Amino acid sequence: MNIPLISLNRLSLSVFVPLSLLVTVLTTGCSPAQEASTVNDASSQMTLDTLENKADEPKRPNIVLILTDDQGYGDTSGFGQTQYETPNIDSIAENGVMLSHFYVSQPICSTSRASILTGAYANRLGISYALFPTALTDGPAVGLNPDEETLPELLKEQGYATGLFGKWHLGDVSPFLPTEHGFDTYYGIPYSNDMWSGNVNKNYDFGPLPVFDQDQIVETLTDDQSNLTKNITERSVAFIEKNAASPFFLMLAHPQPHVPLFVSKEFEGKSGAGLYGDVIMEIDWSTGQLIDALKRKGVYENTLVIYMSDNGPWLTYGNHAGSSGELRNGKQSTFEGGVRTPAHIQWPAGLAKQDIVSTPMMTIDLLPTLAKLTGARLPEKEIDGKDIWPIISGKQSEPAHEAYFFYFHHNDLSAVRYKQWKLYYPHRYNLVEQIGNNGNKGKSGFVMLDAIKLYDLDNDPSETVDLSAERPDIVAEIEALADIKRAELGDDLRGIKGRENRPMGSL
Ligand SMILES: [Ca+2]
Repeated sequence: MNIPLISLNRLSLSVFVPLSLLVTVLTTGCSPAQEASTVNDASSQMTLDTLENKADEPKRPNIVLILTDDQGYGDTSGFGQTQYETPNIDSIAENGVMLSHFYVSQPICSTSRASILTGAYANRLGISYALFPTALTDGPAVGLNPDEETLPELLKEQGYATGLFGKWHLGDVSPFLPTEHGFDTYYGIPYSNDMWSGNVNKNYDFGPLPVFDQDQIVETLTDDQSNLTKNITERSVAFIEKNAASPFFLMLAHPQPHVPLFVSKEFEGKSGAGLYGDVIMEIDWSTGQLIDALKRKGVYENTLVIYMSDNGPWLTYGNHAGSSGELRNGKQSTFEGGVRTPAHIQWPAGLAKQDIVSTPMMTIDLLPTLAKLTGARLPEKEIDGKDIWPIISGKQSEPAHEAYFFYFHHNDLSAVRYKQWKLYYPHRYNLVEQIGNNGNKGKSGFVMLDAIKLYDLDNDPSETVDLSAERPDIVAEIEALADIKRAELGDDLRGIKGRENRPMGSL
């Protein structure tokens, strides 16, 4: 039986799931989605059928992807946060689906974003770590290879207007810029907001933070980023208003809540929960602005909205970092807190409300899924993702993949998600030694996990009890799947070269 992996004391299920439904989930293992389609009366069923039939039509939804930076799994009300409220973000799940086991491919910015935009594991594309400003590197400029095909490029072929507002982080010079990777419109910063002269914790000689308008730097930020969230939000709203008549793909990639934290004047102290809470409340406001614009322009019903983070919280920053909730660890770790993101999705015209879907899925699956919904083709080169719409829409509870693979560093296969299990190979991961305070970084370092560990996420979501000795059968099943992936994509931990890895873009 494939039991949904719901963490009961973690999520505010009452917001989304009637208690009777929850009891059914616990006792039968049926997903809320399945139950939602069976417990309803005939008229509700008809509505659901109508929605599903409509979804089968080639209706080409607009797509709005809201991506935050370093926001933790526990950093929205719906995912359990109680220190501040996120009504606009929560509304996406309330009008659609909460995806409670949605993974990013890697626990750091550049690699995570590479997978979102290409449907491939980042190491397949040669992308590793977080890219640094070209001006600070000795070698040639690097970025997402222009030979790779991106989601916006494929959507453009289908007549979509494409816009990115906010952070890019896949190459800061031509030919790696967003406008050269499929975005008609780009306004934002080329890499992380801490790669700037105002960084109080800097170990590098960062310059002022450049702000791009298309392929030109139009401003540099030296000591203040407080208007950035409002600025990219207003530009996103303008993009919706301008392109409402044509299908559009809008990606609002918030530089926040990555440190250094900044909010506009209106949100200072608003949460009562410190600056981090204020930042999330401004992002929640921003989300509401986009939803309002969709409604104002009459495209709310046929716009698919996704809200998620690029990786877990940077726990070294203490009160300027978010929360993984009960998940273990955060950014720069493939433990659950580093790679599971609070994911919300809605599409009123094409996706019936379904409470929680807890089947594992990953950012690599976004491109094939959105391609299917929009009639776009897949990239010519091999990718890793699969269409997960049958799962999101409640028609299938089995995962689209037998396993998901978590690479980190250059090309280390450090973890595998398989059924309710997560297995870790001995590898280096980031561990906080002393948390920071008020923007000052604490101490952390990479430490070695010295042996294979196996956790049962159904019964141990915080990953505390190693069952590798008790379940050698599961370890062996995962090892067989890992060997297949190692042959494809390699594994530095075993000294294995992959046959399918492609090079990062390089000048
Ligand atoms: Ca990040």
